[in-house]
Amino acid sequence: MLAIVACGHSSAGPDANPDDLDGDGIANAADDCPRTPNVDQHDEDGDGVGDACDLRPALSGDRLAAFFPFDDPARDADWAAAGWQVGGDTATADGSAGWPSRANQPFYYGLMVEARFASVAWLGAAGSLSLAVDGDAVQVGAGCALEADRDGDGNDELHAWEVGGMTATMSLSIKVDPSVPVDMTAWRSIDELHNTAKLTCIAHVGMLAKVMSIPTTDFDTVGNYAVAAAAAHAVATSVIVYTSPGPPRK
Ligand SMILES: [Ca+2]
Ligand SMILES: [Ca+2]
Ligand SMILES: [Ca+2]
Ligand SMILES: [Ca+2]
Repeated sequence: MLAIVACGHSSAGPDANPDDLDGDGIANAADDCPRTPNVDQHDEDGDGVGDACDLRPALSGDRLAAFFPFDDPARDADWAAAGWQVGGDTATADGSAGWPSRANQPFYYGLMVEARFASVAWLGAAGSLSLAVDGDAVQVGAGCALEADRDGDGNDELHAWEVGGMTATMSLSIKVDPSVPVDMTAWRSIDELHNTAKLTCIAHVGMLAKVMSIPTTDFDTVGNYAVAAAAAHAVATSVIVYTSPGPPRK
């Protein structure tokens, strides 16, 4: 679990060189882990995803499904259309923004979406920052969200839910601070062999890490995803999406 979380962290600053976001000397387009420094590019199972970020490093079939370093506003027009301001190697929400992808991954049972933010600030009591998998997490699918203090204890929350299914909330034990970077991961996996499915939500706020999972009832593999903000100022520096034909084994 920790190894996978570490997958999203790089030693380079977000704007140091957007063409080589992790600063390992290998350009994003050629890098088998574009957000994880891995000079050796080793790929033990030969599936095109480097060991350093492979959900199942000894099992083939994993894919880097999408990667957005926000270095090309023309290519990221979908984000702009959904309310994100793309420019300066970032996608920024100021108030509300959403982005349901059109990129379905129908043959994959594992779907992991990770978004990294240089800054998150709530603009109101209903502030939230959400990742959705297998839909928009409003009509269908499941979601993970950072939410402004909902229970009035002074700390913000991590919230996991499946539309029509289970919901769970965990205190972050801190408040989001605009000067502190935030990483959010939503990771849906379906294990057909054992007839189980779950959603795992991971939040990193500075050095703090919180992880929670809920079982899901959905066994459909719609495979699209979304990144949405409400009543929030959020500056995204990258979004990365991995798919896997089965549950992670790491
Ligand atoms: Ca690189
Ligand atoms: Ca790399
Ligand atoms: Ca691999
Ligand atoms: Ca693999």
